[in-house]
Amino acid sequence: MANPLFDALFAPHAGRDTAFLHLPSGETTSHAAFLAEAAQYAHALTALGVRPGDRVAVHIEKSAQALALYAGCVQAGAVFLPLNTAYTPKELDYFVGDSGAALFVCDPGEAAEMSSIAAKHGCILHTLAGDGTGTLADLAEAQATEFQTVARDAEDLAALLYTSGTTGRSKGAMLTHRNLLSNAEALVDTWRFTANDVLLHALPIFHSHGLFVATNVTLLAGGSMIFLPKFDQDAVIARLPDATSMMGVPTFYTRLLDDKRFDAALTAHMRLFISGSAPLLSETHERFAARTGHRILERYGMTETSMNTSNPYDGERRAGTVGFALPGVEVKVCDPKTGAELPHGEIGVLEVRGPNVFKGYWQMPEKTREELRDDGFFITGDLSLIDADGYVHIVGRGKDLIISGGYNIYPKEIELFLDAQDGVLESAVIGAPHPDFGESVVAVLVPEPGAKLDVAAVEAAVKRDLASFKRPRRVETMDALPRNTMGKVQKNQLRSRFAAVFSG
Ligand code: MLC
Ligand code: AMP
Repeated sequence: MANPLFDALFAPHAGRDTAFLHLPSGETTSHAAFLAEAAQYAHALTALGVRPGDRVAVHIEKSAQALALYAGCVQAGAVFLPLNTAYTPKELDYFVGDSGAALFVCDPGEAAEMSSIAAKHGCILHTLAGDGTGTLADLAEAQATEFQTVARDAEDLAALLYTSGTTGRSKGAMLTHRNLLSNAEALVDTWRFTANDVLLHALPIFHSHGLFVATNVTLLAGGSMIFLPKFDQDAVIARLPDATSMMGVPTFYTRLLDDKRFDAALTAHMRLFISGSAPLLSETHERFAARTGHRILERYGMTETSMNTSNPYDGERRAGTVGFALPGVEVKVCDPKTGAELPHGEIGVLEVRGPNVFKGYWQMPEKTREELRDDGFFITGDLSLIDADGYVHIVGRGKDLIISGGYNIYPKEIELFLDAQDGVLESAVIGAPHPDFGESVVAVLVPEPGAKLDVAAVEAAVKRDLASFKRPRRVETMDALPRNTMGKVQKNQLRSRFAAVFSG
């Protein structure tokens, strides 16, 4: 019986004694050992009553076991639902409830707090820590190391990834076996990954970049990963000599460039540096090339589509562009009002179609219809143009989105939260250039007439209820927000006014 993702990514590794994960402890997990552990997790899930198609929500630290749980979910036919470790209980309550998860796996340290969320939504709670211990690990350890893979169709869901939206309510992007497998195949091919690759993996594994791009590509190619818990400058520099390739968000590369130890000698043996999730400034691209002799390969993607375009492996990696459509993927630039395709050189909204494009938003048919056309094109909301040589440029965003260190933040979500605080009449949230994160969050608060606004109390509420990366790093107050004659808040005015708050 077939299970497209498991058969291609995981099953071929059974019995392979080759290295898969190089861990910070100095230990190495072989492909065979990883497969055996995945099977144990698949058994554990089944023993807990998780059925094919059920969602398994995880709010856990990055570890080899967390990855084995992902593999176990795929093998057992469940839908993997990873959640940002920065999410607060209030945020998690929404994700667990909305997804109708059958099982919620959290860190042992937060189990007490999470038990009420699990109870409220009628799901089972288990734990898994960053060191690989926990109640789920105990259960898995007692299981057999082989598991009869559950059959799945290419159109069945393999993962549900939440992405916030312009309305402030997060939407679950439904990703099928076909979506994830086709993208891994296109990327292995485009980026020439092989079993000899050792990928330096310092990304989180709760997002598309670290989980599907980095991990699935390495699994499909049969290579290994230096699996770091997070981006730690010293650890990355220490481990680079053992790697052949690295993937990161632009902040990784600007931080490395700020470090004198990062030079041509340290990177001489490297095959490939890849960047994505946020725009890589041309200046960073050129500084990187001047320092190391490597031209970063920039690509472009989204949670809903995985990767869409990439600069070429051979040929010019053009700074400030995201290259060409991947094999099997179509891209076109369209008029935002009419949807008509625009000629090369004109700016419009990028639309993409291909086997990588998701199935829709979880239980949100209307939202799905707004963004996914009947003919299969997905409206990305990214403003772009295609130049005379066919390179795609992302020139801005039609959507009101801030990208901070590779994490997406939708202002609406923060504005709705701020507006509900005592003493706040209304608010506007914008992004301002930030030297480390690319962009960071600025909140402008308008106090209620006659009220004394307690900004510190508002900040404390934000800290309690919103993930730390969404926290406004600057809070300003104004008597009124600038509006146009239609009454719409003029965010451009706010953006220019606060453009230098983090840099000047
Ligand atoms: C951490 N913090 C952030 C932040 N990351 N704040 C804003 N933006 C971020 N990205 C907060 C911390 O919680 C902490 O808050 C404070 O900043 C200091 O943390 P730090 O030590 O400087 O952060 P660090 O741990 O070094 O993390 C920075 C980072 C990390 C850039 C290494 O954010 C990261 O790994 N980003 C990768 C994101 C990613 O994988 N995106 C892919 C999405 S998929 P406090 O309050 O405690 O001080 C996608 C599709 C695609 O977009 O195309 O790939
Ligand atoms: P996410 O919803 O987290 O998947 O983020 C996807 C968004 O990140 C895209 O819609 C783009 O706005 C942005 N993005 C990803 N890669 C790039 C890139 N290379 N250049 C510019 N923006 C990017």
